[in-house]
Amino acid sequence: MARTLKVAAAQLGPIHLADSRRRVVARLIDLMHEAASAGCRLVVYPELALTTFFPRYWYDDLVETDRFFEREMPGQETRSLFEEAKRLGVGFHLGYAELVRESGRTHRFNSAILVGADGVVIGKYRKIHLPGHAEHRPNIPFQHLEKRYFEVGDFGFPVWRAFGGILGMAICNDRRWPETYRVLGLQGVEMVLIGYNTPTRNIYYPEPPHLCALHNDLALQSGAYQNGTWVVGVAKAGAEDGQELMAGSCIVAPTGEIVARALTQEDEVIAHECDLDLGAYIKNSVFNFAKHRRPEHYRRIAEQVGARVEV
Ligand code: CDT
Repeated sequence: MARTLKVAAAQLGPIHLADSRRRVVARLIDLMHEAASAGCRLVVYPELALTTFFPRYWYDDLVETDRFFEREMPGQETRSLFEEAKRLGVGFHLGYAELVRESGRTHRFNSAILVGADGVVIGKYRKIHLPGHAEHRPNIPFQHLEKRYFEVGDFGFPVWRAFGGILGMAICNDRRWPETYRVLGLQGVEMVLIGYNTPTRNIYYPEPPHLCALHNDLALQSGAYQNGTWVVGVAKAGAEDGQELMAGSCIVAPTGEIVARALTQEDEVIAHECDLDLGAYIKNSVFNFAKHRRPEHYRRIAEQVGARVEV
């Protein structure tokens, strides 16, 4: 019998600093209704989907950022999303800033959860590849302070049996790293859920603007094909208090083809009925890992961080 999962990428338009959590959750619920009406069983929201992309702002004291973080999930302001998911019988993936107290210390992570159709959390992922810088740089148009506001995730890249398949999660900058997909691929992943907040302007190098979308597609499509997996990439898009984030949410098949694409920079649902067995022929042929991988020649990938020129 065919194993299919109809998934929705629920792109969000801008969230401004002044927008309340209550208003944002109402938008998420509206998108969930639209996805459920289209017959979707899983709704994928972006990275840091409850707030503006606050790493663009410098705060002297980390405590000033606490208002952007969730201490429990669901919490008071997000509970209605979980309840609505249960009522509608749809699961969801949600990115958010997570604050936890462990062994007397406060930890802050850029996290995502996978929630089942019963409204119960199935799994959590904490972002591993944190881009940007940690110090204040007054001479650039905006900051990218993920290295200041978050710790590196401590869960690795797990997968979960859920929604009839094998699912994994990654967050934004993780999607640019082939290691992300390959670690998931080595666990047989069939669908990777990825939310992102990507400024259209590269503050570190004056790149031509069209490369922003090209690099997004390249990363998602190659990750999908090289591991025979579906990839769902979901943007927070548009201008947040004047700072532009790229849109272009898409659903990529294990063949590397984009099968659905968002057309706006606003709240928008795109959907596709995904055949979870489609990647099997790729996993059994050109990317048959057991047959063709040569890990004895890949040691540098796990042991070395920066490039070393030794010739
Ligand atoms: N949120 C996030 O990870 N954004 C990065 C921007 C990279 S430039 C600092 C991304 O990879 O899209």
